[in-house]
Formats: sequence, structure tokens, C-alpha cells
Amino acid sequence: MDQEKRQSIYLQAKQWVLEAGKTIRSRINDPLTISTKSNPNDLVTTMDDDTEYFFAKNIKQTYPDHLIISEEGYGDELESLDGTIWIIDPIDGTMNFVHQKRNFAISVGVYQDGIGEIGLIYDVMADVLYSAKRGEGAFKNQTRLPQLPEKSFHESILGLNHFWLCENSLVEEKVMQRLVKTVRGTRAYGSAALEFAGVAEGIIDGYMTMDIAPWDIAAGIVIVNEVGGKTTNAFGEQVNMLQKNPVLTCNPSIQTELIEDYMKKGKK
Ligand code: 2AM
Ligand code: CA
Ligand code: CA
Ligand code: CA
Repeated sequence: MDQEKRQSIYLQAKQWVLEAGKTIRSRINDPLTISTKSNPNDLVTTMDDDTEYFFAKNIKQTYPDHLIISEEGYGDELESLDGTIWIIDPIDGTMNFVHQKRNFAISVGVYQDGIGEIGLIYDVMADVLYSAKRGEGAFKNQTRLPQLPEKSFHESILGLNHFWLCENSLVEEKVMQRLVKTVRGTRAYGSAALEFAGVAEGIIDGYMTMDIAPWDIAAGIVIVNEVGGKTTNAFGEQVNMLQKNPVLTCNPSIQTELIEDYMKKGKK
């Protein structure tokens, strides 16, 4: 994608993201219609639905040849990453949205033939927009984010949730326990997109998650890339944007140790 096309789609995407966020803020205290999906704690609301519909309708009207991968069903069923693809999570952190009325984000990535060109993560209630265009740096609102600094492993903070320490099918719990005792601390924000934004901002040094969909990570990958961060699956292989993956995004200075000494060693 050339710079001119990237800039024009970026401006449009940003306008829609800010508009969708404004609508959510204006309706934040309205009564919610909440349903469940795969299990009783997997929540979805009419706001997730309405927000995704807003994007899908606008994208299909404005760019009839663009494609959409998204969580709530208004996207396309894709078997390849060819073309210009919008990868959208209308509300990332729905449980936070329902229980906290904050700490959720709109996540929009635009990919061209599988390459991440644009990433937008909007922390709606804080009114903070993380953004990046491939090769042009990452920003928190108007401020450019610096390249990630050198970080030692034992001074790192990792974004991960308790599922890694419970019985699971991916990595030995003992190895994960050794990991959380070795690093400085752990955090769990409840929004994959905001965890990626946290890695890009350098307020956490890595984020790992067991089973995450393309719309959770598409924007984040572009933003983290632009500050020198690295994203792979949990075992160091390339992420497949057409399916769920266990994902690791981090400061490059802790990547090798994290993958080789923990993830691969503990792999079941
Ligand atoms: P969501 O709020 O858009 O569903 C919570 O730790 C993070 O994991 C959020 O980014 C959340 O996205 C995502 N998530 C929630 N339920 C999930 C599920 N069943 N499978 C995979 N990811 C999920
Ligand atoms: Ca969901
Ligand atoms: Ca999500
Ligand atoms: Ca969602």
C-alpha cells in the first residue's frame, strides 16, 4: 500500500473510531442488553453489535472492494488475506465495559495482502487513541511513542492472566509459576488491545494470551511493531491472522529468554 492510500484510509478509520467512541460514551449509562456467547462469562451487548454494524456499514459503503474480519458477525468469511482487509473488534474488553464502564477499547487494523498497514486502538472512556501507520511510527494521541528501551528480564512486567497458572493444555503450570516469580510483576487488564497498547507504550514489557482472535491483535501488532516490539505466537512462530492463536507480544530484549527458557521448555 502506498503512503497516500495509507494516509487516506487512516484518516477515515480514525474519524469512524472517534465517532463510534463518542457514541459509546454518550450511551454509557443507558440500560444494557447483555447476552452470553460460548459460556456464561463470555459476554456480548447490543453496544458491541451496534458499534460493529456502524463500522461494517460505513466501510462497505465507502470502500465496496475492501473486506472485513470482525467479532460480531458483520464481517466476511475469509479464507485468504489477499486484498485490503479491516480487522475490527468493536469493543475489546466487553467484561470491563459491562462491569466497570471503562478499560475497554475499539480496535481497528487495516491490512494489505496480509501486511499490517494501520493500527488504531481507542481507549474510549479515557479518550486516548493509540495509532500507527507502517513505517511511520506509533502515537499516543498526538505524542510519538519512543522505541522500546533495553529491559532486563527480572525488571520486566508481564501482562498475563490467571489461566496460565491454572491447569491448561499449552504450558506446564510449574514453568509459568517460575516465570511469574522471576519477573518483577504481572498485570491483567482484561482487554488484549489495551495490553498491546501498554507494551507499545512501555508500561508493560510483554503480554501473552492463550487463545486470541485476529481482531484482538491486528491493530496492536502494527502499533507494537512501530516501537520495535515483536509479536509471534507463544512459541516464537508467525501468527496466523485467519485463526485464533496463543500470542506473545513484547519488548525485543526479553523475547528470546521468554520463548526459549519458559514457553518452549514448558510446552506440553
Ligand atoms: P472481548 O472482550 O472482545 O471478548 C480478556 O482477557 C481479553 O480476551 C479481551 O481482549 C477479550 O475480548 C478476549 N476474550 C474474551 N473472551 C474470549 C474467548 N472466549 N476467547 C478468546 N478471547 C476472549
Ligand atoms: Ca467477545
Ligand atoms: Ca476482543
Ligand atoms: Ca469484542
